Amino acid sequence: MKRILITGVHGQIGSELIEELQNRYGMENVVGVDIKERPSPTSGICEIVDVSHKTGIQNIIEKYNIDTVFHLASLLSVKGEKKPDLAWDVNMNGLKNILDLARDYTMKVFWPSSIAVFGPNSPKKNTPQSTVLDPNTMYGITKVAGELLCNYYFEKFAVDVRSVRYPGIISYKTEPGGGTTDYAVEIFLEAVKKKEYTCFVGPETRLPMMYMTDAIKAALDIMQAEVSQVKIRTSYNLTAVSFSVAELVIEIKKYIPEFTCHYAPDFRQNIANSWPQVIDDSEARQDWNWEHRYDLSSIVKDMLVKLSERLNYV
Ligand code: AKB
Repeated sequence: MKRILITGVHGQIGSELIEELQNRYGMENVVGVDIKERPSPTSGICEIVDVSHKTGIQNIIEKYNIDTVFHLASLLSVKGEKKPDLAWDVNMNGLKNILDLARDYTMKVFWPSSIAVFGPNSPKKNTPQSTVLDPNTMYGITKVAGELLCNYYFEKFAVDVRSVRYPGIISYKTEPGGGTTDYAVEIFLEAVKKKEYTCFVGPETRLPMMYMTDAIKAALDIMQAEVSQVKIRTSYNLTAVSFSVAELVIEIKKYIPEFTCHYAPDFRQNIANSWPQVIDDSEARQDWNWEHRYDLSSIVKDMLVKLSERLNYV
């Protein structure tokens, strides 16, 4: 990697990935773009660009001589249901623009897919790499189509595009926006601030999850793997832990005994119910030695310490 572009840089993953890449490759070699203004903590080169406008992205690639792209700009599952046309435009046309430019400028690409590719008829336990993909959200549909598009550009134009199906991602620096798994971050914020949280999915809801440190590690691991190790060019199943909301509450109460969680499931419950509870990521583990570091207890401990520091509750 020489000059790296991150799209969606001010989002949950982008805002942390940029710091890691700046540390490894130097501030001047990492360029972030987003449709939003830069929030104050992000430093380095950032520009405002809409990924669905190809010329805007092309100008950045030429200006900074980019050879690697982490294409993170996307609408997530809940926002995608509220704005399906925009989700299609940003998620599909944004990805196609990046893949076209990767072909024309010989760039390597990381693009995240999601457990949202699975749907009501996909197996819920130990969901295999290859199985029924019948998502019923616009977000999930763009991820399935996006995976096929990545594979097509790899086969047809030799674009070196690599992808993982992220589970819900838990982090304390930048809040997620517009996803179904957002409850697994909100619960920590409310536990620290109010000792109380009303969860929009029920206590038995179990989904695959991952700490941000591991999510960043996965992106860098797959990008650094030898070409021969990356055998799947749609997207790899990827996971760290699976837990129910009730199990998460028990773990949080070990540190905040007075914490109470109420439940008021809404339309997001149906989305969560359509996704796997536990997925099988053995191919990522075999092919490019994927290993997660954080389990439920280490995630909860670190989240509560870091959030309390960030919110000045210590
Ligand atoms: C969402 O909930 O929409 C995302 C995802 C699982 O891709 N966090």
